[in-house]
Amino acid sequence: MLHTIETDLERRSILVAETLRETIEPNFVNKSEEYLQKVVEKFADRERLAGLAIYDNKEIIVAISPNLPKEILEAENVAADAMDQDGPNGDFIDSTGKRVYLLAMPLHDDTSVVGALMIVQNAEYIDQRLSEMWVNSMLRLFTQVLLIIIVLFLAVRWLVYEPVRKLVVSLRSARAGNQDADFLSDSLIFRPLTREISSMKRSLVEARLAAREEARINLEKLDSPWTADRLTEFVKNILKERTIIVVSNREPYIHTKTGNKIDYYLPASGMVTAIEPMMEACGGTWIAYGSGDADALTVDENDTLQVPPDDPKYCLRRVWLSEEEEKGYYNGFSNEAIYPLCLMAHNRPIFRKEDWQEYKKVNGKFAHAVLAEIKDLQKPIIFIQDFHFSLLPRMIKNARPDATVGLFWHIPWVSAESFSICPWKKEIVDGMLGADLIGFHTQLHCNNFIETVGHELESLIDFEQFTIARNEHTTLVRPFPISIAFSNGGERGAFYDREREKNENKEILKKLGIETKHVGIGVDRLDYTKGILERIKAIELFFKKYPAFQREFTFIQIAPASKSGIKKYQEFGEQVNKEIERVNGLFKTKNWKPIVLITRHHSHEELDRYYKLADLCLITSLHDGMNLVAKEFVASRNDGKGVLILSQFTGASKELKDALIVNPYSGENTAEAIYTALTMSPSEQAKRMKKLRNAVKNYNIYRWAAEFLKTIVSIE
Ligand code: ADQ
Repeated sequence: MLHTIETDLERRSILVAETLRETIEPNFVNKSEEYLQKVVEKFADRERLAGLAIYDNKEIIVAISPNLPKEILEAENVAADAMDQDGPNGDFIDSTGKRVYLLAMPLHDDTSVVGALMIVQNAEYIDQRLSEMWVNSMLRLFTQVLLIIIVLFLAVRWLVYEPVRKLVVSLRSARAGNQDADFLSDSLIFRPLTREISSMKRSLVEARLAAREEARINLEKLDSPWTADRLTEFVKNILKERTIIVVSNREPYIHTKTGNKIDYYLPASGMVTAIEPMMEACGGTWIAYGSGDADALTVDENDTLQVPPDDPKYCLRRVWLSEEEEKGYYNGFSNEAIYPLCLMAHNRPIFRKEDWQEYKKVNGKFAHAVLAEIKDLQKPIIFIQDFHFSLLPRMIKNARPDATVGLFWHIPWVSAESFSICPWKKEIVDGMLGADLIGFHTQLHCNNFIETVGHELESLIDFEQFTIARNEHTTLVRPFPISIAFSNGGERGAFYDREREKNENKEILKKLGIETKHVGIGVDRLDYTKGILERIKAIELFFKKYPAFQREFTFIQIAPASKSGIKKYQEFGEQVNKEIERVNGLFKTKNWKPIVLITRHHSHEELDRYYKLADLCLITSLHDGMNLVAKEFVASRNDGKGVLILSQFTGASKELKDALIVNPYSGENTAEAIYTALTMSPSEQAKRMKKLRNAVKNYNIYRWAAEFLKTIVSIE
């Protein structure tokens, strides 16, 4: 393009030069300089040239346009070259910052060259034209690229994204039990896949219908296998239109902020592990303290959000607490008074009046939230969790006698004598008796509670029915041993890949820098009731008594910080660290150490990987309502391997009788159990594991929820 414009300019210049030559060439040598100057000025003006000049045969300028700087022309050889070659000669130059085109044309007499004519044309417009053309081309290119992108985007959206989205929606709706909705795509590209998914969906819906039918038939048979679907169906049948409201201190989903990114996680809490799957199956609302630093950013104007965030099944309503409330109600009265009072771990409870005041205030705050939630509901079912809310049942029952109130106490209940040291024992027990049903994990905890009521309050106790009547209201007290969501037995599927599992195990140990033959696992909140110090001592005794296992056995302790706002818990964390360092110092070698401590939070899938790679799981709680880690370990061992060592002071030890049951206060006893586990024959391990798995499978969390709800509904 540049070439075309330049050639055009050259051609025009030659034309002009030839026209002028016709005027000045005849008799050139005899023409005066004045005459030539006049011709130059007149012609330059007429043709709108940048300038004109005439040279004699000695290359001296004899006439020049007034606006042309003579020195520039003199510095150029364009005219000289034209005369030498006896033909037109042109060149582009920069003159005083402007681009110009010079064309020299020789002048002749009859025989020879007698001078030259110089045409000067402005060439700046060429650059302008060029940059305009460049901008235009870029704009055109940009528009074309944009158009292509839009077309591609629309094509991907229509041809790929939309059909895939429809498939996902369709599958999700089928998974959620919606039989009618069918959003399957008719896209040609996805037709084979659509057909496959369609028939999968049909099978899913049919399976669900069959499960519902079975659930309906089995309504009365609580001991047949329980699944999330069966619980959903069961709840629909027995609750009809009634709604379940769960209340707990700890929320099931905690939102946190890192930079601008908001994430969430399930806290390390046995209560959450158990109640969350139940809520997913039953729906309803869960009211809890919003403790995450991004919690307030993720709720609507009613402080609610739908959870699980990726696949909503129920509503979470968050209650906010001030620092003072958290300090008095949670750190103080709940965790420094009631918790050590109910758990016999020989930690003295601290009863502060200010904490008690805050505890009462926060129970009132939650009562307010519950009452707001149920204001338009008929006969709602309020299911309160744990020791943080002992006063809440009475508060709700007083305000809404039509509500059915259940309370589940996740920690143990001690003897009447032990409980009697609490200055507010009567208020606590009376508050709890506002509930229609109170559940504990074991019969012993129920007995202890009833005995405490007998000591502290005037009431009518029926030891046959396990009911307590007081002020014309009756409370039923029953054991409901809590469990985990272990519905299909977690058996190995057809695609089980033993080699892959082995490699994953190796990879995990390599990442931790562990080289060992045998692995033990412990998973606990960093809590003094879990007997972690006693466990470390037992490991020390084991290595002393069985030195052949040094460099052959490593114990992995996973213990995320818990209740870290409380001094006792901070001190306990430090003690555990020190004790592990001490024992490691006694035995460790260059490539091996006896104990590895991991304090990071893990997802349940990650914990499952650890459970699967361990030869034994060590649970040495000094006192524990149930202990779900024991059940999680058993549920993960679909290979029939691994040995569970379980403290006799856990609720789980009453059900999981095929574990090696130990007294955690005796280091020797636990050390001996570690030895027995590591030397147990594979057939003995498989025999025990089978029975343990059956126990958990037959009484999973869905059955637990069904039994609790069935009992509560039958009360009226
Ligand atoms: P906890 O004492 O909190 O609860 P526990 O039964 O020991 O409960 O279960 C702890 C839960 O936290 C398990 O589900 C475990 O997987 C999880 N967890 C532990 N470490 C974790 C980590 N690093 N990352 C993520 N999760 C982790 C109370 C009572 C118990 C009772 C339960 C249920 O004290 O006796 O069993 O409630 O009622």
